[in-house]
Amino acid sequence: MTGIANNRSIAWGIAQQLHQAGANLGITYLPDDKGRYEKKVAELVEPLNPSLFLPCNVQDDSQIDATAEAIRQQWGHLDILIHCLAFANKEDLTGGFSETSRQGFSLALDVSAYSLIQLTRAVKPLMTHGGSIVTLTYLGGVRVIPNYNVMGIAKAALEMNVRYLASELGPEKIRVNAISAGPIRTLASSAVGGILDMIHHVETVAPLRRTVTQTEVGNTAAFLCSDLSSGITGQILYVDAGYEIMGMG
Ligand code: 0WE
Repeated sequence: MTGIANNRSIAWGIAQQLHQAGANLGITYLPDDKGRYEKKVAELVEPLNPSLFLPCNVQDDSQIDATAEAIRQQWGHLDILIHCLAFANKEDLTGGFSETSRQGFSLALDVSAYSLIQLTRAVKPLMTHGGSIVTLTYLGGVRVIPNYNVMGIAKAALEMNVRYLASELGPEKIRVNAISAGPIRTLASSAVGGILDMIHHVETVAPLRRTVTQTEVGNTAAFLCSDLSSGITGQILYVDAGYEIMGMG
């Protein structure tokens, strides 16, 4: 499980539902100088009794390899990889898309899209009985959402990664899918101006007239990681209260 930052994280919703479904969890966190995430995330996840708790900054190949090596030593194999990571510079999530810097583009695609390839490569040898890989995406990778900007390009790349990885790993019985979640108030989205207006828009337009919860995304992830979804791979599954089907907002 990657991507738990706090109790609002979609990854936290997924971790809870996988735990409830009986999964033995390994959790990674983003290490930083002050150890802020390490302490916070460790306290949060304690009730789920993770048997692995590891630092993993996905911009560092050696940390990805160390994570896979720790899994190999502790468990010998892996069934599930949950990828819930994205980052773009704040200045690239507002204003003119044509002003996106080369560095900002590279950073967003590295953290948000390339990391799925690199994590998959590292854990593939551990998925000896097949496996399920699930990542999180957003409609802004398919349609223009104001200010999503470079993250939209990163999500488009991520969604295509899902298809190429699913094609390559299918013969190994490893399935790769994405959940396209509607907007939810999290640490990442709250840092974005206008998220409350977007949520209000979804509440008036989406067929279910509401947004989705972390638990609903978590339940969908549990489905995609279980044999209930054994025939599904390479797909983008919308968990968005139906918003994606609408043509008039
Ligand atoms: O994928 C996301 C959030 C991704 C994200 C958010 C931040 C905020 C803080 C990536 N990098 C950063 N970097 C920061 O410094 N979402 C789907 C949530 C989201 O983000 C938006 C949205 C929505 C929805 C940005 C603009 C417009 C809508």
